[in-house]
Amino acid sequence: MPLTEGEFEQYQRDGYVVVEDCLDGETVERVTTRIDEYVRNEREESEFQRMLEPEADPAVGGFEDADPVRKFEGLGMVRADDIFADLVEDDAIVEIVRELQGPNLKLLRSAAMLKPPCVGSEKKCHQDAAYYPIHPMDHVTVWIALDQSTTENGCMQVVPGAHADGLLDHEAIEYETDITLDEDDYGPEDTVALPMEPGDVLFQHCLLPHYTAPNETDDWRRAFIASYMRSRSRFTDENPPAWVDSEHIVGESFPGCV
Ligand SMILES: O=C(O)CCC(=O)C(=O)O
Repeated sequence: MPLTEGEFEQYQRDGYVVVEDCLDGETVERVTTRIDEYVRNEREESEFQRMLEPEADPAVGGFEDADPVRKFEGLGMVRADDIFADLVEDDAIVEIVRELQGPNLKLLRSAAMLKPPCVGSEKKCHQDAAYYPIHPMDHVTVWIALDQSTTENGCMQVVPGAHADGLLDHEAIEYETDITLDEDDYGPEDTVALPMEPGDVLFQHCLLPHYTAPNETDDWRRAFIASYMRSRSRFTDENPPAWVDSEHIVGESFPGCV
């Protein structure tokens, strides 16, 4: 089994597990280099979108040859880019998700999540499931550290075990693609920071509340997210949101499913 018994149990109990050294240095380097090419505009993202840090002025603060990109995301992320496509099909990751989700998997999200030096902003506390009207509500978010992530540059922070609380109410911050839990739902005392090294991978239940702080350092904090669901998943909303991807990863596909 790709996870140890202890790791498997931790995922069930706490709603997450970090697998250290899950990806090798070459893979990390390939993905990081490719992200940098987009950030420095040496490569154009044809089928996905970029979002810049709202507070950042590209003309100030050392962004002469790079844009202060907060994220790259979109349905074309893995269709348009061979490096990202290989990453979401990486055996080490897919085998762990199969252990958690069963043999038939689809990808529902892929994104490069960046925190540029000094201006990288926080991502407020939320559950990923709130973005995706999908049954069963148990998809796995895989968060891949490409740089060392620390409490100073905005590593992942989670509320262990709170996936068992089910789906909580969220409110939109400025637009529907950025939502947050009520400030009172969980406090700092409920949260555990997960510093990670490049190549470490976090497997997170989609109901687990999580948060990342602003980047207060002079270096980038780069990560890649790939989320996987069972191929038998179904939309629970007649009008599913446009941002749900549905890319076959492994195993069988089923008619009428997402
Ligand atoms: O990488 C980050 O800073 C946070 C990403 C995240 O939580 C999300 O996109 O759901």
